[in-house]
Amino acid sequence: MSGKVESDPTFRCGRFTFALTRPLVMGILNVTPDSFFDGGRFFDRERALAHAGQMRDEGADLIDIGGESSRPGALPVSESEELDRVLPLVEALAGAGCPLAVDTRKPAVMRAAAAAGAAMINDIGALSAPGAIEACVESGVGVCLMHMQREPQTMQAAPDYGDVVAEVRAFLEARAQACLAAGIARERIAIDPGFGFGKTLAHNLELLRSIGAFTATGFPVVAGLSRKSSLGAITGRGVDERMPASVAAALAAVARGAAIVRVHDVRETVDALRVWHAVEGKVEWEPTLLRAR
Ligand code: 7PJ
Repeated sequence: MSGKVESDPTFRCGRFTFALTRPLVMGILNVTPDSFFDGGRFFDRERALAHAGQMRDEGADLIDIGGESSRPGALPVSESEELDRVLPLVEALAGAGCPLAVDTRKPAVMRAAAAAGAAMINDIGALSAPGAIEACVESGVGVCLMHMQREPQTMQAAPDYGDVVAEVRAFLEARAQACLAAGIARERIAIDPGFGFGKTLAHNLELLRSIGAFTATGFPVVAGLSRKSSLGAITGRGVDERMPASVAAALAAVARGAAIVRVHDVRETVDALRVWHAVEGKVEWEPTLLRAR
């Protein structure tokens, strides 16, 4: 499709293969009543579909659909409720030309999402639920393994590490090994330090400065800082005013080697990354999809 060669690092998810010759932008679509930034905004299905189309047109490489809020203190959602929120969107968007990730911790949701055409499973629990890895093995989905200390209800109470970078990295490497052992190919695995998930501002900054320690594992690194409270702590801005801070954070992550940034503000992030990419003298921005079977 693009003339790029297979020896470039690639990320495989479902029927899509991305050349990692430039950063990928994953647009966030939360279909929850209570997510911290867009909760309630796209709970309505028509609005969710319109927002997905807009993010695709703005240059999103992936759209990450989430039906369970993981904001600090959020309550769990039932399997049937999560399926009701997420599956109709996957079904409606799977043929719309933009690979879909589904943000879930539940094996049943993973299976249903993959069957409906989702290309990637993004799990803030790093596929730790019984049966989660198995749910991802056969379908060919890409997986994002994220680190979290404790659970959403309790994670921000007192985050505590000896060496945050070493501990998060060891955890992610162990989870990646479990995936490899179960039959998920190396090219299908991405890792994510989980900014804000059981981390203080100081932890988040140390992880961000140390993205090189994560890229050194050989797995593509996903960074999700968009609109998070650490950016509010730095700037003094409320969640609705954190777009510039989020763009700066995405750029900082990419400049240190992140392969995928998970963002609310697709257009602004793509513009910033395109400028960075041009300054670096890298090959053209488009296209990054090597092939879709
Ligand atoms: C992340 C996520 C993140 C990955 C959320 C929010 C909070 N998945 N899901 N990484 N954050 N992989 O929407 O900002 O940082 S939920």
